[in-house]
Formats: sequence, structure tokens, C-alpha cells
Amino acid sequence: MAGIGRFPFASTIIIIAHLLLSHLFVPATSAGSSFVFNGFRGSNLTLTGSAIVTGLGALRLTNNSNLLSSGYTGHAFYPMPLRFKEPSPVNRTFSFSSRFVFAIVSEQQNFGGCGFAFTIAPSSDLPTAVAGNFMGLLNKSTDGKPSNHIFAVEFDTVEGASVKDPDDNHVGVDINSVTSNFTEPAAYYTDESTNQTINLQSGESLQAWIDYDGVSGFINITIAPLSHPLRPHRPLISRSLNLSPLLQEFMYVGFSSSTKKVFSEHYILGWSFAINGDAPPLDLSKLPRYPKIKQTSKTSRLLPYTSTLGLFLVTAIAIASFLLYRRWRLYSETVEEWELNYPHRFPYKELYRATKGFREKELLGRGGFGSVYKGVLPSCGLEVAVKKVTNGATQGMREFVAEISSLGRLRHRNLVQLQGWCRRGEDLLLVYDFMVNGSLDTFLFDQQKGLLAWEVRFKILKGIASGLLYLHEGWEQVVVHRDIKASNVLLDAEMNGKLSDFGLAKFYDHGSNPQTTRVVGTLGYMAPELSQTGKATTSADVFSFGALLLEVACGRQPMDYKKSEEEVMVADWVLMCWRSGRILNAVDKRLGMNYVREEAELVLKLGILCSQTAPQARPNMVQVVQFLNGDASMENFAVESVVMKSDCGGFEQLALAYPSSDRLSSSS
Ligand SMILES: *[C@@H]1O[C@H](CO)[C@@H](O)[C@H](O)[C@H]1NC(C)=O
Ligand SMILES: *[C@@H]1O[C@H](CO)[C@@H](O)[C@H](O)[C@H]1NC(C)=O
Ligand SMILES: *[C@@H]1O[C@H](CO)[C@@H](O)[C@H](O)[C@H]1NC(C)=O
Ligand SMILES: *[C@@H]1O[C@H](CO)[C@@H](O)[C@H](O)[C@H]1NC(C)=O
Ligand SMILES: *[C@@H]1O[C@H](CO)[C@@H](O)[C@H](O)[C@H]1NC(C)=O
Ligand SMILES: *[C@@H]1O[C@H](CO)[C@@H](O)[C@H](O)[C@H]1NC(C)=O
Ligand SMILES: *[C@@H]1O[C@H](CO)[C@@H](O)[C@H](O)[C@H]1NC(C)=O
Ligand SMILES: *[C@H]1O[C@@H](CO)[C@H](O)[C@@H](O)[C@@H]1NC(C)=O
Repeated sequence: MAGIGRFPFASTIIIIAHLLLSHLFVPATSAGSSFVFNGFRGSNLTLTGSAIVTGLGALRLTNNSNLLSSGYTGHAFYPMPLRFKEPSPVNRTFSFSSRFVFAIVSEQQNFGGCGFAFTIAPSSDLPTAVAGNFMGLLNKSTDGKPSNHIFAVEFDTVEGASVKDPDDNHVGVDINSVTSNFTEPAAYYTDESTNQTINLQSGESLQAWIDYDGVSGFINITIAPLSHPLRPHRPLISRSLNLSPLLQEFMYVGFSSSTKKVFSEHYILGWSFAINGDAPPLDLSKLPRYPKIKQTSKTSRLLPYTSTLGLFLVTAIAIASFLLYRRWRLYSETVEEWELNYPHRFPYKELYRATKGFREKELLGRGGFGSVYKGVLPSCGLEVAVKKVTNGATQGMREFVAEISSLGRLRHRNLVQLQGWCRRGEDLLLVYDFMVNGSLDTFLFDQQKGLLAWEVRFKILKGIASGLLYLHEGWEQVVVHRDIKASNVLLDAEMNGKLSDFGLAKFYDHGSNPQTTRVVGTLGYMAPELSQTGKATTSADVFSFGALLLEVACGRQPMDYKKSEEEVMVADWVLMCWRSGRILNAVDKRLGMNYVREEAELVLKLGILCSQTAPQARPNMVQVVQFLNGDASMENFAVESVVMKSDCGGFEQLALAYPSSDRLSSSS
């Protein structure tokens, strides 16, 4: 389009010059020297052989009938002869130009017969011509004779050895013979040097341009698919050719076609022609339709393709559905109605994305209640820890979600903030603020982390005490933590201690089988009365906090079987030191002298008080916080009054020891 539009002036001049030349040097040609058919409905072509005009207006030269093994021929000629030459004695040959759209629909792709030819012949009837390779143009005895006066441009789809065809998909120029004077494999040039192969019998519509210059004796033949409606710049065939001996003054122009053994339908859909001028353009939008696919025969022909294609499609669909299903599985969650009543609910998809699909790489740790993954919430970029609690039962989930979502309202600087929750089947996902410095136990026992200074330890303990006080006293409900231990104390960037996992222990109870109610907590932190009553109380939390106090001051776990017998239980050992008047011997040796004596003494003594066997003998969290802050004195407590399980003969006899604990004095 651009090429045409760019030089409208130049092309106008060329056209005018062309017209002038035609009229100056060429006498008026016979009537009908130019015509155009955009479809053939109601046309006046001379049809012979198997040629018909279909109901839709397509010119069908041959059908795919296989009744006659010798094949069929079909001819269609413009009804009137056209003058191709000046009358004798000048004899000058005229130029001609033709364009047409054709389609070859074969029963078997790449195996059709036999092609068709644009034909200029002395007669519109070729009764003695035969089918097959003779293309309905000639017969064996006439082939090659100059007396034929037959010119054809063949679109050949059969490699006829007898006629020296180069291949079964070529365009050739025939002069008085079906043995072509020159041929080219069917193709079109997309630019000056690049050609694109065309399959003549693909069943697709193809356009052809044939231009002969009678003055220079030059022929150009061009073909292109209809999807490329502009004539390619470079013709497929561009040769000098003297047609003057062949052409007579009056000749018929049309098409000839033949089939043999294998059958093709040869369609001409539109055609224009001009003597001494450019063939009028075809209105491609008006071209008739034709049956592209032969329902019965084509299915079998296409069977190998369709089955491959089908297999491919089925595979593709299967893969796609699998991916969709997997994606659905990954994200799916059946949100029950009740869940929507509780605040802080996260969509599973968001948590899945946040943790990169709960990747092992994002795993922060595994604990009694499940696995913890690091994540970044895609919606706000907040760093979070996602705890995945697999309970194995959905019962009790509702109560727990009720509790957990209300716990989301708890706010204290020494509690790890619960951002939200999500239930997915039997899994419960809890979203917490991410704590950069991890858990306290790693600082106490991981050598690589370096020594935790006393001030930091003391600050952490005071913080956890105040967080626990908030849980016990500071809220509308009493929240018992039930699993206070160093690994549940997390540290933020400023090394502030924050209690995590509050409320989880209770959930675990809810979900567990009622018949086998188990005592939750961690050995060494668990108050002795728990094994009897199984009841979680604030004083049990105080016991655990006592164990934490001792753990942090002594830098060792509450129970350590690697130690000598009297040192296995840290509380027993600290009490022993206290009773012998050298309580500071129990302080973490790694600290050397780098600790505050009064604070260390306070922590150790308070740890002992909290570790007493009788729950009522332990201070409550209000008192613990007061002691730690120096707001109250512990002087009322005497080492003599402390009774621990060791005083009554070890862990196993705990149950027996318990009733005798009533001799303990109350802390207040
Ligand atoms: C095909 O053409 C031949 C010759 O005109 C005719 O005898 C035959 O019935 C046609 N077959 C079909 C299927 O149209
Ligand atoms: C059809 O062609 C015949 C000659 O074969 C001619 O006599 C007749 O006038 C033509 N009819 C039309 C409508 O062109
Ligand atoms: C033109 O053709 C006729 C016969 O078709 C021939 O007799 C005559 O010599 C030719 N004229 C020229 C100039 O070739
Ligand atoms: C071939 O065509 C010529 C002329 O059209 C005819 O005389 C001859 O009988 C034909 N031969 C055969 C074998 O059909
Ligand atoms: C098309 O290009 C190929 C190489 O690119 C060449 O072998 C072939 O002959 C060309 N066909 C035509 C018709 O020019
Ligand atoms: C044939 O094509 C060439 C360019 O490839 C062009 O120069 C020439 O004019 C064309 N001749 C005809 C008769 O269209
Ligand atoms: C705690 O985390 C912060 C931030 O990542 C870091 O700068 C600091 O060194 C950490 N503290 C310790 C004791 O590792
Ligand atoms: C094609 O052209 C005609 C006339 O130009 C010759 O007489 C033939 O011999 C020629 N045929 C071939 C196959 O080149």
C-alpha cells in the first residue's frame, strides 16, 4: 500500500502513457478485450468436460469423482475469441494481462491430480485432448506440434516423468506441449531475495498474475496466497518469450484441467483479463466460497494429523487442567461461614505467596506446635512469621479461632503481635510479627551467637515478666500461656524479649482426643501439680517463668542430665548454692565477673521462689514484676521456708510430696 501511495503522480503518468501508447500504436481491439469475473454465477463461459459453475458461483473445472480411471478433463473458456494480434500483414503481437484466484482441493494432500492451466487456444473446445498429464490440452499424437498453437501456464501438482516435470508442485510455461519450456517450484517472493514456498494443493485460495509484454516479448508469472493480496514485487517467473509464432489473430482464453486416478477439485473463484492493459483488479471480498475440506475423504486424509493434533491438544488440556488444579489445590480453602465472623482472617493465597509456598528455605524452625516459616506479606510488605499448626482434627477449630482472633486484640510490647490467622482444612496458620533476632535459647546455648551480656539478660527477663503480667492480669480475660520457655521468648532488633505462642497450648488441648488428655508444656518448665490436676493456672505459668529466670541467670537448661546428680535440676542446684550461702556460684560462668551482683542474686532467688512445689507458695506475676523492678523487697522470703520436690525425694515422688506442701508459707 505504501509503495503505491507514495508515488501516485508517477503511477498516473505511467498509466496515461500506457493508455496513450496502446491507442496510438494499437488499433482498437475486439470487443470484450477486458473482463472481470468476481465469481461466475450467471456468467457465459463455455464449459466442457467436467467443468461446472457451482451453486455458490465458483468455477469448478474438475470434481473428485473417481468413476473413470482414465480421469476427467474440464475446460472453461471465455465465450468469445479475443484478438491477440494485429491482422496480417503487420502481425504484431498484443500484450495481455490476467489475474485469477484459484484453489486446488485434493483428496490426499500432496497427492492430487493433475493440475490446471491458464490456456490460450485456437478453440474453446478441445475434444481430442486427454486427461492426466496432458492436462486436457493435448493428446499423445499432438503433443509438441507447432500446429497446436496452444499456450499454457500450468499449475501442476503431479510429477509426470513422461513430461519431464521437476516436481509435483510447480508453475510452468507450456508452448504447444505439456512438456514445459520452463518451470519454477511454487513460491512467492516476500522481498527481492526471499521466497516462500506455496503448496498449490493446500486447498487454500491462491492468486495468480500473468503478464505478457507483446513488445519486448517478456512474460511475468506471479503467485501468492490470498493472505498476501498485493502482488509480490518480484515475479516467480520472469522470462523473455516470443509468443508471436504461437498466437493467432483470434484466440480463446480460459482454463483447462484434468485428473487421473487421484482426484482433485480445481476451482477458479475469480478471473480478470485484458488485452493491452492491466487486468482489472478482482474484488476479493466478492469471491465465492468453495468446500475446502471434503468431509468424508478429508477426515481420513487428515486422520494422522488430527490424531497427532488431538493427542497434543489432549495433552495440553491435561497439563493445563493439572496446573489449574494444582493452583486451585494450592490456594483453595473452604471458608466456612463462621470464619467470616472473626477478625484478622488472612486468605490462604496471601500466606502461600508470602512464604513462597511454604518453602523449606523459608523455614525458621519446627516446634511442638508446628513449623514456622518466614514470609513477607505481598499486600503490605510486612515481614511475618507464619506458624503452621497441624492439629489433625478440625473439631475445636471454631472455638480456637474464636479465641485466637480475640487474642489478636492483645497488645503489649513484650508479646509477639499476632497479626491474624487462617484456617485451611485441619491446618491453622497463625501470622505473627517477624522477630529478627530469633529466640532466646539460641543466644543462651548457641556458641556462635556470642555471649549474652547480663544487662541484656536482665532486660529480657523484666520484659517477659511484664508481658506475662499483662496476660494474667492486664486484660479482660485471664490468659494462661502454658508453655513459657527460652525458645518461646523471641527477640526484636533491640533485643527486647517478647513472648510468643500464647494461647497455642490451649488450642492443642482443644484439638486433642478428649480420652487421652495430655499435659502440655515442656519438661523442666512444667509445674509439678500439672501432672495431677492437669489444670492450667497462672501459678503454673509462674513456675515456668521461675525456670526461665534460672535458665537465663545460670546459662543452662532447667534439666541437664549431663551434669552431676545434684546439678541435674537447675532449681535444686541453685537452692543448694543458696543454702550454702554462695548463691552467686550458680551464675553463668561465662559471664565471669561481668554482672550486677544484686540483680543476679534477685533473679536466682526469685527463680527459686517461683519453682516451689506448692502453687500457692509461689509469688504471683504482680509480685514478680515488683521484685524485678525493685518496687518490693524479697526479704520476707527465707531460704528455710523454700520447699521443692527434691526435698521430698525426687521427681517420681512428686505426687506424694504435694500434700505435705501446705507447711509452706505464703509469699504475701
Ligand atoms: C464429476 O464429473 C463427471 C463428468 O462431468 C460426472 O460424470 C460426475 O458425475 C461428476 N461427479 C460428481 C461427484 O459430481
Ligand atoms: C454468451 O456467449 C454466446 C456465445 O458463445 C453469445 O452469443 C451470447 O450473447 C453471450 N451471452 C452473454 C450474456 O454474454
Ligand atoms: C503475417 O502472417 C502471415 C500469415 O499468418 C504471413 O503471411 C505474413 O508474412 C506475416 N507478416 C509478417 C510481417 O511477418
Ligand atoms: C489427438 O488429437 C488429434 C487432433 O485433435 C486427433 O486427430 C487425434 O485423433 C487424437 N489422438 C488421440 C489418440 O486421441
Ligand atoms: C527459493 O529459495 C530457495 C533458497 O532460499 C531456492 O533454493 C529456491 O530455488 C527458490 N525458489 C524459487 C522459486 O526461486
Ligand atoms: C516483469 O517484471 C519485471 C520486474 O521483475 C518488470 O520490470 C517488467 O516490466 C515486468 N513485465 C511485465 C510484462 O509485467
Ligand atoms: C539483633 O538484630 C539486629 C538487626 O538485625 C542486629 O543489628 C543486632 O546485631 C542483633 N543483635 C544481636 C545480639 O545479634
Ligand atoms: C518450448 O518453446 C518452443 C517454441 O519456442 C520450442 O519449439 C520447444 O522446443 C520448447 N520446448 C522446450 C521443452 O524447451
